Amino acid sequence: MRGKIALITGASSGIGWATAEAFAAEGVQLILCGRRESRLKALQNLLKVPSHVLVFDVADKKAVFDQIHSLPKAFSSIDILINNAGNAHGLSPVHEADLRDWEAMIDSNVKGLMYVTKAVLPSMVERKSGHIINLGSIAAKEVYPNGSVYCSSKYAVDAFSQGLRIDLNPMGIKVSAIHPGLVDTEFSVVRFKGDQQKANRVYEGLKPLSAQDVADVICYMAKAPEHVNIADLLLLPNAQANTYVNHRKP
Ligand code: 8X3
Repeated sequence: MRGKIALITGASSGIGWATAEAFAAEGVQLILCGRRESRLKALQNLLKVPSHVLVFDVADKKAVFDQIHSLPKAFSSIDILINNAGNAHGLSPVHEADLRDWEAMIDSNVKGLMYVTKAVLPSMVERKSGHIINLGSIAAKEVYPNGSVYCSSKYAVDAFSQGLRIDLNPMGIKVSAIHPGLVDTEFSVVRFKGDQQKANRVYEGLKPLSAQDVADVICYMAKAPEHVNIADLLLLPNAQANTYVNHRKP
């Protein structure tokens, strides 16, 4: 992977940050994207590979295209796209949920991921080469109570990944999706709007995946030989059987 260029969305924390670190260890040059410039700059300062910071919200269509089109020549031929940005907002039944939460999830998890893909794709298509790795979720495979719109957004990521894989097949561009289960990141704190106690309860009594665990697997997917595509991967902590069955120690 040495010398390749990867663009990572949501690089300012969690899985995105850890993936940047894992790729940098492999000599991959990085385009670090996110909303929090100071965190992206802090990450840039840690990494010992050439990197470029782009500050934008994936939900802002104009910003996505403007920023990606503004890349300097040295970073414009993206080999690997990690569509990681996304979040859960709220955990409520449909009849009680806040429409603003739904819109935030659809705007970033679905539309944002599609905008970034559309902005990056022309140069991959021109070169007939590239690898897109989308962050789905176990929520792309199973729907759980109070998660109807978050799950819908991740089912959309799954469908979009399958569709992309079909459309890009003649060009030899790889499309993969990874679907993590319980990962200990800012995810639950954001879902519960800053309620750390509620967030902690999600991971109580079990060892969840860490962001690094997920990043290691993303790295493995990106390193697979050219003819091998790990197309669809469900990644769970050992304590999690599925969305409903978790082995928690008292
Ligand atoms: C995150 C996993 O189970 O909290 O996408 O929805 S879950």
